[in-house]
Amino acid sequence: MSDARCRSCGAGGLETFLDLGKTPLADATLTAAELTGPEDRFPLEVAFCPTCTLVQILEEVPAERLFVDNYLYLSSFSDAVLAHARRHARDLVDARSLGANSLVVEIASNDGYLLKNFVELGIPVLGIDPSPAPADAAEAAGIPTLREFFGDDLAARLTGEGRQADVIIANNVMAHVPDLNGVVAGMKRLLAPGGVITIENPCVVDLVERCEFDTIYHEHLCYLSCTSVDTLVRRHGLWLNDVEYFPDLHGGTLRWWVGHEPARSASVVRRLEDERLKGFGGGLRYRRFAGDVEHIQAALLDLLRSARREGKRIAAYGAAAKGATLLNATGIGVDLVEFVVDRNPMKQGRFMPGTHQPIRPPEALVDEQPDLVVMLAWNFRDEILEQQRAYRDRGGAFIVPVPVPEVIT
Ligand code: JHZ
Ligand code: ZN
Repeated sequence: MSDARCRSCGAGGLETFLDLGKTPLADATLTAAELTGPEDRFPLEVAFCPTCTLVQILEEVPAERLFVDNYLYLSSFSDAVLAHARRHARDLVDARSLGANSLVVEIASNDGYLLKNFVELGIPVLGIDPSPAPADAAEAAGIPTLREFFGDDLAARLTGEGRQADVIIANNVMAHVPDLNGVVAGMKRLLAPGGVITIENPCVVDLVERCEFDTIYHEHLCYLSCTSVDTLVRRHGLWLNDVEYFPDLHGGTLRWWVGHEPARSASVVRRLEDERLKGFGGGLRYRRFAGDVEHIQAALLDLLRSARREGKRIAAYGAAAKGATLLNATGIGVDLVEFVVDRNPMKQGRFMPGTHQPIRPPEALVDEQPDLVVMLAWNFRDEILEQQRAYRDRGGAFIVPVPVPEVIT
């Protein structure tokens, strides 16, 4: 039992069920010069709130440090993410009849990967993102971007200027927010009458069932379910009206549709019931998951160590945040995995936090032809397997670490 208070409902009595040790910040890749300097590590413990069911980590690293210094994540590096975003934008435009007098606001708009679809159609947008590198990319692409964290104060300022949003989109950001209630209060204030909010986030049910423990890192303060989102938005006079499921996106993503008025769909009712029946309303299911995590880590280490004993060379694909958790929490250093490749040029030439593998361009796989490649960005498994045909045709194999380590030739 922890003495922390729940980030959503404020209750005490949080039950810690998983301890991933002290890990560095998952997006804090290092320059060569920084390798010899000190590197901060922070505890990574995960807890369940028996009052509102929200799963959350206990440590809170200041948001400026996570998202302003060193945040190099760009959403546009996945074709799958781009296609998904484009479909969502097009569907919203049609369903809500958006036009030149509408306003679409995206919280954590990153490099403009989503809003550019509205801009193309002449629909006014406002991006909000405090991270300098992605915001620069968005501005360069013609997406107006406020470089700030979103909260009720910013919402009050915008509404004070007479701006309200017909659509508010919050993709992969709710998990990052320390003041969940402030953000939802801001959404309520900013949303025009009759407007709609869509929130996307990986779902904790998939995290547990597919054992995606590596998606736990300090940027992700909360791990959402339908139940915990329902409780959260209701507290602010909003209604969870619909839910969609994207099993292949970021390891299993839900999109929640929220509005000022109640109009609950059968899929919301079904999902809430399903989460209850599967035990996600109690701590036991999470404690069982913690046991699964230990098994995966041990199996992966076995696989890598025996390959190394046979003289095999091992690399990894994707300098993803989740890759940093996998390597650090499992204890996979340069003795096991030599280097990591990634398509993002801003990450290339840098080093993985904590474990210090150099990050190289994907072409390094064909140049070096390591025997095995750990798929750290397993959420893009099919995309990457296809893209790395040449490496695989020459005898290279991938190891997909979760839900159980699997070798793919
Ligand atoms: P990727 C992200 O986590 C970011 P991460 C964030 N923390 C979040 O909340 C979750 O998603 C949901 C590269 N890549 O997206 C790009 C290739 O090199 O799984 C990325 O560096 N080649 C906001 O960081 C990394 O892999 C490719 O073909 O765990 C993937 O990172 C593709 C498709 C990607 O996210
Ligand atoms: Zn709670």
